Amino acid sequence: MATSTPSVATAAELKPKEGPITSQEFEELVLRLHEIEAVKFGNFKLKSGLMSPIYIDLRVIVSYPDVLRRVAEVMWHQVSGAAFDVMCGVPYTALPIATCMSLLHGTPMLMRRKEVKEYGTKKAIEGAFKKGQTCLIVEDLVTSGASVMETVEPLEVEGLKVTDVVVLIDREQGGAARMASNGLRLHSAFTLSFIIKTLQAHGLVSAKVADSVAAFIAANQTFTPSAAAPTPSPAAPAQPKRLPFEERASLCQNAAGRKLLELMARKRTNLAVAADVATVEEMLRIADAAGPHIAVFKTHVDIFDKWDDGIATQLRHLADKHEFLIFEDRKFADIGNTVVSQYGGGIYKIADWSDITNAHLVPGPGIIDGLRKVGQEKGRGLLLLAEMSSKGALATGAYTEKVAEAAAANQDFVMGFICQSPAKWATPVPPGLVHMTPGVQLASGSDALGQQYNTPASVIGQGGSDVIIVGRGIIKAADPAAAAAQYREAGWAAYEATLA
Ligand code: S5P
Repeated sequence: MATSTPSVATAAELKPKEGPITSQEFEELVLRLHEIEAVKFGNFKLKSGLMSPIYIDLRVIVSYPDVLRRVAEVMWHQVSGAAFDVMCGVPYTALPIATCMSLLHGTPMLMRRKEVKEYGTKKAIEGAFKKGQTCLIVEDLVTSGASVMETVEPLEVEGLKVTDVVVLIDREQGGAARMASNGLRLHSAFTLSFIIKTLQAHGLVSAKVADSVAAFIAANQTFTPSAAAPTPSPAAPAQPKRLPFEERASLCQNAAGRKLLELMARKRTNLAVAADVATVEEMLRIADAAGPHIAVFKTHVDIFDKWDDGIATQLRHLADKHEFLIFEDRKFADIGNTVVSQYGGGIYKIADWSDITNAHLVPGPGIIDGLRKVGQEKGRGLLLLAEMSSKGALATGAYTEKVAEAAAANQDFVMGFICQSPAKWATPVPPGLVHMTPGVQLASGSDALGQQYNTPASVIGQGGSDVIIVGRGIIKAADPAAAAAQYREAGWAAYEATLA
């Protein structure tokens, strides 16, 4: 809690601070950040759904010029030994900080567009620079380092070199290790521990709160160096690239997810077939023919010529006969209250017969709560769409990261993802979550309507996914059963190759 109403102190004359920053000045800045409520304690629900005992919001510093100026000075001080020609703030909170550093010290600044214009110059980076120049990244707060990397990439594409990143606060949740794994040095003015210690010493934070923040940091690490290291040293023993499905089953909190992981290990298949056919008869024929080879049978129930409870029962019988899970690819995308009815009711009554369904996170975490309300007691599982296979898909970058966070925070009902390249995600997700990837054929390519295909080896190998979802590669084949056998073999071989 702030001890008094935050005051707007006047910024001193705009000139660089002389000499080093003293430890007293560091402490004073921490106290001032607390006073203006840029750092708050309590019980905060983060966007990911995680409950956090601390909330840091540095956007507020633009209202306190004295704080902005001091922040810019301590951050400049951190990189006094680094060499750089230009600076670039990570949008948006760090932009005023970078501007202030630039004004105080006369180093030119660049700006990265968050949204690249579809018209005009289409530049991702604004400002004057030359290829080969070195750019310092300026960020307010680092947690996983994902947003820093989103700014580094377009700079490097433009031919700039990035070697150093400066942040005001390092939350100590793996950002520094992630930076290092990308060859970047992270300089931080404060660690979260330093902030807590300082506030505790001034009686502004109790020992209990300090302990809960320390526990939160320890429990929410975002980076596992061994899993994310780009190339293991040749002398080191080969690290398993992924845990076997049977081991991951015991780490999975959702009943349907556990069932799928166990089933894949037992049946030795990581193939899902997408039965996008027009008639129920054909759908049931494919389920029976491909059944012995698949782990998952995926439907779009609203494209069949008819539907009733009897058809659902016939499909469930085939699922039991061949041991596969049914996945109705409904892609829910509405508010919690509406999806309750869409999932549990209507003419399709999806939750009654489908083990798995999926949803977009566009409406926010309420959609998970709505679907959980219907599906949890029936033992169902939910896949979140983190990435899509179609050209120009908007589910990328920060959106994908948010989906990964939401899944990690709702593992009782969320069993995994529909995704493309989880190996490239900034933050590794818990091993109990399953990755399923559509857009798979034996040769890479595309269709006329934006679908893009990768091979089983690239999806499971380089992409890091667990399950291949194959539609037309199987259902349009002259012999769908033989095609399913072929995809099964390719998918499983790729999986086994990632275990060694
Ligand atoms: O990003 C996606 C997500 C899904 S679920 N891209 C997709 O293609 N899908 C589904 O996977 C799509 O609706 C279709 O049912 C299947 C791919 O079919 P194919 O014929 O292109 O292999």
